[in-house]
Amino acid sequence: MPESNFIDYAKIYCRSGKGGAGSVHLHRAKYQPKGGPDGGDGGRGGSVFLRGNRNLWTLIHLRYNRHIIAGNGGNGAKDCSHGKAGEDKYIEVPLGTVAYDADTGEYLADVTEDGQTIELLKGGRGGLGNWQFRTATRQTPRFAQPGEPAVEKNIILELKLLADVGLVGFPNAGKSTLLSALSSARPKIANYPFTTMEPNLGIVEVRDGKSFVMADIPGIIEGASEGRGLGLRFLRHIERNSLLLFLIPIDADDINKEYNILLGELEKFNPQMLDKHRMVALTKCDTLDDEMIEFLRQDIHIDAPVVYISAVTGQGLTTLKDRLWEELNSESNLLRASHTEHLVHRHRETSSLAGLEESEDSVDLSEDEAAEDEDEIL
Ligand SMILES: Nc1nc2c(ncn2[C@@H]2O[C@H](COP(=O)(O)OP(=O)(O)OP(=O)(O)O)[C@@H](O)[C@H]2O)c(=O)[nH]1
Ligand SMILES: [Mg+2]
Repeated sequence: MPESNFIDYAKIYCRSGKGGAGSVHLHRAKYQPKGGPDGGDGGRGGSVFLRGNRNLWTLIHLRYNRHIIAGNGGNGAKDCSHGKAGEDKYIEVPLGTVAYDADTGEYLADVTEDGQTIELLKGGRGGLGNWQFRTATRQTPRFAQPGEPAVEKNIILELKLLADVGLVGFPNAGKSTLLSALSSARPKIANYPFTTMEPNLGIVEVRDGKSFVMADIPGIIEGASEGRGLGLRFLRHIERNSLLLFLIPIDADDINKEYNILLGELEKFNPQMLDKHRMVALTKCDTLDDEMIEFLRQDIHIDAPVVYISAVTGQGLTTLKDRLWEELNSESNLLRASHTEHLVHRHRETSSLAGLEESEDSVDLSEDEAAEDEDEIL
């Protein structure tokens, strides 16, 4: 399998700059042998920031630039001259990037807007020069403050795509076919499982210039939460979607069972996934005749709206788009979205879970998607 360019996970090492030391200096000049203290303050150390950039789509640029080190502050000097400030570092990230402390799993920040800047590590303050310590009774202080030390941190960055509707289904359910029928996205489609290896986004036009974003992610299978198939690694990309669309082929052996397996896997990933609005589209309706579908319909027990579609003939697609649009704009959905701002971030467990690690060159990386604690941050 060729290496993918879609990198949605990066572990980086960041260090802020230390503050410059204050200077100890006594002014000396011709005819002014006791000019008094004039040691200047040290400059502040550089800070490390995250900055949202809407032109980026993955974290691949961080794969080759894993050490982000801000500049140290300059030392103070004579004539009360202030040390220069250390260089700040800005880590450009795609919108939807979430930062965690890699050692403690603590949630740190979420970048959702272009240009949004978040300080990850603050540079050390510069020390005060002896000039600052002069008093009436202590006219020649022969000491100054050192600068504050640098701070370092390992940081995990995870990209969680910002889409409105997330597609959930077993491999081969027709997710990519639906996305390509509804949008101008052209994901690979084929009659074998796991055709889709990385998420695809498409913009679905509803009507009158209204549109929403749909995310197609790799198929989920029973046991995904234990790492089977592609595991649940990609589920984070539908964590933020306000609406989940489950796709189940109409010719599945047991539609109700498939639906429940999918629900179960989502729940194991993050129980809050079940609080999301969901709809079900039964796909490939062109493969059965109307009578058969009518017969099956009586046996379907699903606690969500069900739409019958075929991405091949176009059957039901307009209805589906309209229903999705309605659901996205329904009061309860909007209310909840504004409440939770897309997502409630959980702290991460730092223990390793097989199958969830970044594929290569990452022996030291561990991530646990199935973190159980649900500390709400927002
Ligand atoms: N007859 C018919 N076939 C369909 C329809 N939708 C998808 N298919 C076929 O089903 C197969 C799987 O479709 P994909 O869209 O690749 O399925 P997927 O859910 O994206 O699969 P993965 O990426 O493997 O998870 C392909 O051979 C499609 O041509 C449909 O509406 N009718
Ligand atoms: Mg696919």
